[in-house]
Amino acid sequence: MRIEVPVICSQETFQHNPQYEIHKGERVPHLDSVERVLAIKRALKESGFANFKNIDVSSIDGMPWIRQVHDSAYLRFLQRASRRIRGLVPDEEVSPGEMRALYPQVFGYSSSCRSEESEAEIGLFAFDLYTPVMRHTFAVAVDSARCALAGAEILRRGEPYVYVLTRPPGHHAEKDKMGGYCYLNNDVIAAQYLIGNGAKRVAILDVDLHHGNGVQNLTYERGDIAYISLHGDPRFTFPYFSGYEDETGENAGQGTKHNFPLPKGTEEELYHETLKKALRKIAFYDPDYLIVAAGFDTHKDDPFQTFKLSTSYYWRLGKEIKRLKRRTLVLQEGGYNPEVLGESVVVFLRGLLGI
Ligand code: SP5
Ligand code: ZN
Repeated sequence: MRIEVPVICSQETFQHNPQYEIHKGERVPHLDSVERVLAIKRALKESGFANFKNIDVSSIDGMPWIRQVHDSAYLRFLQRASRRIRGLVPDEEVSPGEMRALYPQVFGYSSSCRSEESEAEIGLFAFDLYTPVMRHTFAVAVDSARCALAGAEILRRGEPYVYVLTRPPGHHAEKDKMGGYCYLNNDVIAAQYLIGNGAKRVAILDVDLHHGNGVQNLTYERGDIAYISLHGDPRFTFPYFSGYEDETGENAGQGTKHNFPLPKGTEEELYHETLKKALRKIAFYDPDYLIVAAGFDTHKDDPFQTFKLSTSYYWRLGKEIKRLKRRTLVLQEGGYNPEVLGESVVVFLRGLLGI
């Protein structure tokens, strides 16, 4: 069967290949692997997603939208740090195993940094040790955001559903900080684009295992972007500092943010009941567009081992979202077991399309 939903991804993502992250003081393999992308692409192709396109998004001028969301000093830092790392070793002499990567070591304890060393400055612009800056980080993060913009534009022109393989992901990225494998907030950038082109209200539904602190903080005082998230309770799940039930927005944003923290070991029935409550909030908000921050790290076989959803559950998830009857932009977030990730994405999209 041919499935005609537009699917967008970019070859540039393969240039982003972080080797390790620092977890509990140890160097461990980085979870955001390129195998994730290969697994998703393979599953989509095998399942007949005919509109699968590696589109060249390099001609999209994403920077005006990115600048509306992120701090200019942060963007300058990302660009400069990526360029400097590239300068350390010629491209051809860097093998994947010895990829040069910059991690924070001193977290900014003052509001500005007078040292121009990248090793110092990154302390102002990172909130964890999971999110290295490498030679191609800035370029690839911009490309991922451009893919999200391309998806938003296709939606705006009337397509009901678009899937975008955004990588690096976006929902943890703050106005001026990278973290949680995210550098630029693809979700808010896409929402900003839709609003800049006439939408009155955009809702972002986040079903990644982790709370999207970046989306929430970037939109906390805005009423034109709602944020509704189901996630592992931040009392024991990354990113720890946000995602609690009493965070509901401020000023114009008051009442447009809804957090549904769930316990460790959450199974399908509890998840689904909670999902229905979350979707009622969205229906009430009545958005012009829906953006789904689609993470699959809620899978029972994901390395995070927090929720217990099976691959087939993602069909129900998609089907329930479909009932909202909104034009929907699906942006890829987490999901770290390549063995189950591809099929999970396909099953979710089938549910969303009702096939
Ligand atoms: C987009 C997204 O899903 N970001 C998640 C970032 C969470 N990183 C924090 C924890 C990393 C722990 N890594 C090793 C242990 C896995 N069992
Ligand atoms: Zn996640």
